[in-house]
Amino acid sequence: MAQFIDQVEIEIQSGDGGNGSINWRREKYEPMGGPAGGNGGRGGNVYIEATADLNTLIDFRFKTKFEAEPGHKGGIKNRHGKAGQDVVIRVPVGTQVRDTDLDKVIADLTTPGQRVLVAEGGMGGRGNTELASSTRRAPHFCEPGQPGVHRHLELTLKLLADVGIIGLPNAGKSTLLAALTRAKPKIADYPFSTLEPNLGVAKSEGGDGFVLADIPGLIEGASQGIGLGHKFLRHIERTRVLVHMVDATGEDLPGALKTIDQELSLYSRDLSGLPQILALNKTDLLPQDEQEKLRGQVIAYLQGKPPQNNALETELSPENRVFLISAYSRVGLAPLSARIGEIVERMKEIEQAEEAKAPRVRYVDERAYDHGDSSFTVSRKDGLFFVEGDRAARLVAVTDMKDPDSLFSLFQRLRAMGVIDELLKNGVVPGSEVIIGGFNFTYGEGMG
Ligand SMILES: Nc1nc2c(ncn2[C@@H]2O[C@H](COP(=O)(O)OP(=O)(O)OP(=O)(O)O)[C@@H](O)[C@H]2O)c(=O)[nH]1
Ligand SMILES: [Mg+2]
Repeated sequence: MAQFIDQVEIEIQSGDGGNGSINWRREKYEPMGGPAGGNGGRGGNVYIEATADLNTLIDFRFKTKFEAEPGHKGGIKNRHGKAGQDVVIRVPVGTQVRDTDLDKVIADLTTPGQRVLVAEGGMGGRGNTELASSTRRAPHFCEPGQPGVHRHLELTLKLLADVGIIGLPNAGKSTLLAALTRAKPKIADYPFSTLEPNLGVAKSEGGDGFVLADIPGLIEGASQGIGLGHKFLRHIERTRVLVHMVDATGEDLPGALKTIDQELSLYSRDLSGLPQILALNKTDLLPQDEQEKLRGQVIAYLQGKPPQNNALETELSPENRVFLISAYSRVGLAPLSARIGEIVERMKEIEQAEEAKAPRVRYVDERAYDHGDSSFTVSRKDGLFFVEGDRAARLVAVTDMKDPDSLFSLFQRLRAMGVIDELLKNGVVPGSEVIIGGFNFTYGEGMG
């Protein structure tokens, strides 16, 4: 049996920027005719892109390292180095990307074609032509390329289903999926017959149909990792409706409902907040009056819970969301399916209205990190001045501190960014110690 791979770790590396070059114009009667060293090329970027062509993360079992090409070195006659080739990692729609070093989810790929920049290639270093100025016409230095970025990412695939079928083991969840869709899940009269989620598409009248996911049975402690179902709870976190299935022939119906409800709310607020429809299954084994009595018990249980969703108050009133069915004999399925379809449609409307109010940004080349961020802060502590900021730190990292020309160029760039002005505003005077990206500088010595 193919293993269901829904979480993998990968390593990515963007390309280093190419070094600038030091070169001189050579013309017939002018052996040293001024600088002609080109800039280095930018290193290749690493992107992650969602595609509808993939359904699993199985490819990542064989390949877990992705490296973009470095930028090429600057050339003679002011020729700039070529940029390094980008790498595009393709993943199924529904994949979430987490940076394991930062322990932070950096991207959530929910639409086909959506692409995020997960590691930016290093900038190419400038060649001596671009480093020349009116006061320094023939610089004998160039900049090295900025280093690329190395990251550890975890990819997690969340199934995108509209409806999650949940319940204790053996309740008949897979039987319901098989009855409403063309899926052929394993059905058996022992608990935990389902080992991984099954998906199926159900038709609905007047709607687009909906995707149902059947997950392994949940038991007490599932939210803590007990049993099998817990591993899959995250798959149903983003569904629109839950169908909570109970075996109506069980002894303690409200107790069974409560067990699952508790696990959901212990797992996450997103899960316990989803609209829930109750399906009392296996009614073929019960006399009519017994069925009605159980229905009454379940409605009473629901009346004791806080109302679920204000916008769907009527649809989700206790009387309107309890269904007596037999998944096996296919009794009572049409009204259940119609109600599921109706709530899925209403949830989509609500989502669209919310999206219109506050559109989610979904541009194509999203940046997962703020690399080129040139913002910075200046602070003062114990007589020292601290400059903090991504770009400032990266500029310092590529400066050759022993080379006065290179240092001079650094300060020019810091000045252009507004760092020097900000330091002056904060009271920096000649002789003050300034710390940028881990380096100490003395203000006034070539700086400022
Ligand atoms: N009599 C009767 N039996 C049913 C009905 N629905 C399901 N069953 C039986 O109950 C048993 C369990 O059904 P499944 O659909 O595998 O249950 P499940 O909830 O998916 O179970 P797990 O995947 O193990 O959690 C099987 O023997 C089914 O044939 C029903 O409506 N009536
Ligand atoms: Mg099952």
